[in-house]
Amino acid sequence: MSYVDEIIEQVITKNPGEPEFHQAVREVLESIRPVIDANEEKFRRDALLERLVNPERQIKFRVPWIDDNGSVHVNTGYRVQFNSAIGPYKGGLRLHPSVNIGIIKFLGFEQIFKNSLTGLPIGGGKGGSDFDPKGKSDREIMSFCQSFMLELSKYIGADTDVPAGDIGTGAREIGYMFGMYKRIRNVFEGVLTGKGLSFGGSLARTEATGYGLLYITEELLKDHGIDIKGKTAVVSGAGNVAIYAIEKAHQLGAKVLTCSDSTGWVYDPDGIDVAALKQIKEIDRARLTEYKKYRPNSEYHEGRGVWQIKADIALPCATQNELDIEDAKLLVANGAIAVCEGANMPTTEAATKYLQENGVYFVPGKAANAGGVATSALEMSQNSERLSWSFGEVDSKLNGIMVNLYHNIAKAAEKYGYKDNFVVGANIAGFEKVLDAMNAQGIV
Ligand code: NDP
Ligand code: 2IT
Repeated sequence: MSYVDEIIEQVITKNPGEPEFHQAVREVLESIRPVIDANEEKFRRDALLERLVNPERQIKFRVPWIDDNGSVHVNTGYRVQFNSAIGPYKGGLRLHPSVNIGIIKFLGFEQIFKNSLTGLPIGGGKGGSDFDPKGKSDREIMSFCQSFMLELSKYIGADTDVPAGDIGTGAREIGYMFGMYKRIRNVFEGVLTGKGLSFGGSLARTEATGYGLLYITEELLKDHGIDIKGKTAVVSGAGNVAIYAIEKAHQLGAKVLTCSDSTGWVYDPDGIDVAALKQIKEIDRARLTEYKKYRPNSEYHEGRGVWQIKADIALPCATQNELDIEDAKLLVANGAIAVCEGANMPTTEAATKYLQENGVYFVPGKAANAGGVATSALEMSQNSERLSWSFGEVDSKLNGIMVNLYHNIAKAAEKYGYKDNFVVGANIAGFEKVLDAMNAQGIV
């Protein structure tokens, strides 16, 4: 059996009940097969792949917190410090009831290659909790965040591990966590990114993932002689990534027809009203049922369904495995040109294969949504030099990073004979730098 197949089998056997982690590992290892096969004997002797798929450290802890009625609740907290070959662990904290160790490992594993692709010195990590922020008061959120940080603070630091936001973790949560870290450790340092602008946050970090997604989509289309201006797009999600993806798509002259949340979706033939969306989701923390009040011409539907709307571009920006084979068939039948992933692994393996086989340009999340973590790394740089850069400066750096990233993955794909296969390109280009750093640092 080949070394790659052996390790895929080992990951499945040794990590039972973690299908998302198996999926992420399978996709990466299948892609880097040409690189591994060419050096199989050396890599096997060095147990290179075993070291790649086993996190350097996994932390799991109890998070007790008190609700507004005085009752105590207990959640589970996680931080997976996956790979520090190229820099301190870096990656978000997900707060969602679906969180378990397998989800955090899949996200942490993806983060290794994503962070490498940014070209910046950041390793891969991820964390979170099965805490559900929905319907909680500010005081309850603070109680949870403080308890979570009381434990997490033992394992992180500006030069060790720098968490940030993800699903359910935004500016409010990062603020409460930062305050608690500072109180416990008595240091004011860039230990978290996505901070408020008054205490070390970076301009454009809020917008970065969505904006970056559109910068890479624009470059992909341009590289294939297509202008993004005048194109239609379907977006899923209505959170941080989705909102700023829609905003930038409109700035670039495309029209976004849909968005969704965990209970339903909106179709707005006139283009999603971003100001209304921000009011509903960022300020009121309400459901998308409210959208119709702002736009009487729009439709609201319960359940899922954005991929059935005909559009040129699809941007899944909600969660993992939200775009399946049936959705992929609808997109192809409707003539979609490109699918670029704003979320982490939102497209199933079968759907990805179907899209690629039917000529749809497909850019995986570890490349397409890398603008968020890249801008987090820019926030770390600003914190280190105790300076703040202007919005324009950060945004133009972000644009440069995404344009470069696109050409790097396109080149890597072509070099190995997989032109326009951006999954292979992203995995190989991301892996090569990590491989080089791991080899140079010996068996650690
Ligand atoms: P948010 O919490 O801001 O928004 C998530 C959105 O997706 C919400 O609209 C939410 O619905 C919806 N959603 C979440 N989980 C589910 C689910 N299980 N089923 C259906 N809908 C769901 O998160 P982000 O926008 O930050 O993250 C979205 C995706 O992008 C995630 O995959 C994340 O890992 C990824 N990502 C985020 C980055 C960042 O900088 N924030 C960077 C790179 C990737 P509702 O409104 O009802 O809660
Ligand atoms: O998935 C991701 O890249 C993020 N949630 C952002 C991580 C970060 O450290 O900014």
